[in-house]
Amino acid sequence: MAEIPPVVLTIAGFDPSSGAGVTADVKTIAAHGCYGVACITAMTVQSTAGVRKVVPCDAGLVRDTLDELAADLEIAAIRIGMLGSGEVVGAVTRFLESARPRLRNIVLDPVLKSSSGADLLDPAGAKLLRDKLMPICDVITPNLDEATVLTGLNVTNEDEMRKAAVRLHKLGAKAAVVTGGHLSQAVDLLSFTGNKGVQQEVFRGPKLVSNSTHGTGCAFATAMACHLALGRGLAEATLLAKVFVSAAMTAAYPLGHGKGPLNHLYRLNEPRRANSQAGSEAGKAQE
Ligand code: PXL
Repeated sequence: MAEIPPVVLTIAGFDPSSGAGVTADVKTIAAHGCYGVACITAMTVQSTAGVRKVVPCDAGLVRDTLDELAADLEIAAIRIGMLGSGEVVGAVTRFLESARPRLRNIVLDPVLKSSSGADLLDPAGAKLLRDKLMPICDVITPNLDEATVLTGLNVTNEDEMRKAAVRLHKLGAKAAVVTGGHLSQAVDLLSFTGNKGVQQEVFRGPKLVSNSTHGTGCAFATAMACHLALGRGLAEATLLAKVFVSAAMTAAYPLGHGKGPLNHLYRLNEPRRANSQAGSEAGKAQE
């Protein structure tokens, strides 16, 4: 019988173009050899060309979905993305509080706006996310704009990313990855608190110029959740998530009229590598 893969839960909105949100996340989760389950927090009308409409889901429906999944499955990691309303932020927070002893590897992607600039959470919801939800998650992955809103600090360069991460720790975040993919050199900063105080590590990469950038934040946070589910530590998960997003962007095809999706499943098109071990065993069996 096949081995059971780690189950990774995404709590996010529905993007009908599958560049962001739960359908994109399930592709990222599959690409990492994990099993994806999803709780939809909001319906959106959007395409590569932009977000036209956002309708948050009923908070009771979100809570029932999460309770149902958690009662049935051993969840190895969670990625929280777009929440859509303060009520849904509250429902997810209360779910995590009640199920917390059995849940681990909770990655909070504090989605406030879409990559095309549409509001995906109102200011009251953002405050609740920062004050109540962030402290009970294991790692938060804000981009520069989200870090600015959450900390009230300007976050436009590496030094300011370091200061913003320290402020996030003061606000209760155990660990943060501030993603700076839009800087002239793409820099991600991992910051965490331990017995040596605040420790920070910078991951640098070439800036990729691409029109396929819809949902990069979703892919990064979900890939991190998968690597944590697979037992990797924070630094390795950050590095590997960055590599995944770069590879999926590089392998993307031009789809739609606006910012296209990543090619989350790029490995399906890679030529299969010969498995020399299996090959020699098969050879022996034939002798
Ligand atoms: O890229 C952010 C985003 C846009 N749209 C939907 C999402 C998310 C992130 O979770 O769920 C529907």
